[in-house]
Amino acid sequence: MELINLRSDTQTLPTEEMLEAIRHAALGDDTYDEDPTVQEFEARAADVLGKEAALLVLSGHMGNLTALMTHARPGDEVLLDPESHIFYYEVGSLASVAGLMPKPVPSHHGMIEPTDLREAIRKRNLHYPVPRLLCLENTHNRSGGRAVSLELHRELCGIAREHGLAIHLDGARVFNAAIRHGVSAADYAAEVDSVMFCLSKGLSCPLGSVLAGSKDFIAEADMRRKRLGGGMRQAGIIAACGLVALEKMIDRQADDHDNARTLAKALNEIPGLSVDLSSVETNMVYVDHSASGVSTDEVLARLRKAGVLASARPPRHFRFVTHRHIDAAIVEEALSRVRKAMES
Ligand code: TLP
Repeated sequence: MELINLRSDTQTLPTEEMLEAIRHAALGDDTYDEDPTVQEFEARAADVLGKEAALLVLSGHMGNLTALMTHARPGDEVLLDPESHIFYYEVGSLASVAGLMPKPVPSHHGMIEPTDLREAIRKRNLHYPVPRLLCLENTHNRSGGRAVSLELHRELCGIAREHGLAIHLDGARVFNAAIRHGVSAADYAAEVDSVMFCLSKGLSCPLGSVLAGSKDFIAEADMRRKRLGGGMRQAGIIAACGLVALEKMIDRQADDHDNARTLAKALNEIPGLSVDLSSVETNMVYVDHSASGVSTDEVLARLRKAGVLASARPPRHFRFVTHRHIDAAIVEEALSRVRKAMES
């Protein structure tokens, strides 16, 4: 039995067209600025986001960390949601590598309240770290992939600007947010100084992410990326996939959202499981298994035995993420396997 892999959209494999593009890509040493495919890709990525320049990086984490280190200096304060990926998952690199001081601004279901942001920005005082940067995340992973509206995004950015803060958007899945709200990723990017998006998630590339911003910002970020060990050689093999992704993989993610919705509604009917349907806005489904009376690890083990892979969000949840390899028929098959697993 072939496993149905719903752990993450990071599990997607490159398309045939991507593999062909790798085969034919013109390559050079990117550390010498001599890889034409990287140059073409970075220009195209900047264009898609409406930014002056872009930089190919190895991962979303590297893109976020490079941005943090470019915007701020050790000891500076970064305002961010404690449920954000940068705070919650990135191995403490915010503090241990960038040397920055986090100022948590809790969100509610992924949405930071404008009044909470205002209150979190402290007046300059000799005793406080210097507030330098606001980090936003859209879509918001730990709230179930919710998509912050352009209106709220603009309001939060406006407050940050009033107080002289720079703004970085962790837009690992910014295209999902844009699809959800019927706007463009460039609309979100226009409000921020830097934005990171991932090629390696719903866009189906094997690896890579992009950091975009002004020309000066990206020139500075290039140096920080190198400092992190992210200077690359024939990186055109990644960029070649990225070019295919930008052309072919963005709009198709609307199907992932539809499949997530179908999955969520049916999961909500399975005894022992429940889904807050209002949280299912893009390609993620957070499933509350607490009524089943078993631990998250045990539920995951039963799902695996039945042929479905999920990721753990203990103590009450597991997460499914839809992506290119999950079509409507596979959703149905996954549901029948989950039903079987929960009966056992
Ligand atoms: N998210 C992964 C896990 O790390 C949780 C996933 O499966 O969802 N920002 C956001 C919002 C992310 O969700 C992720 C990865 C990253 C940054 C980091 O990207 P990578 O894994 O490329 O370093």
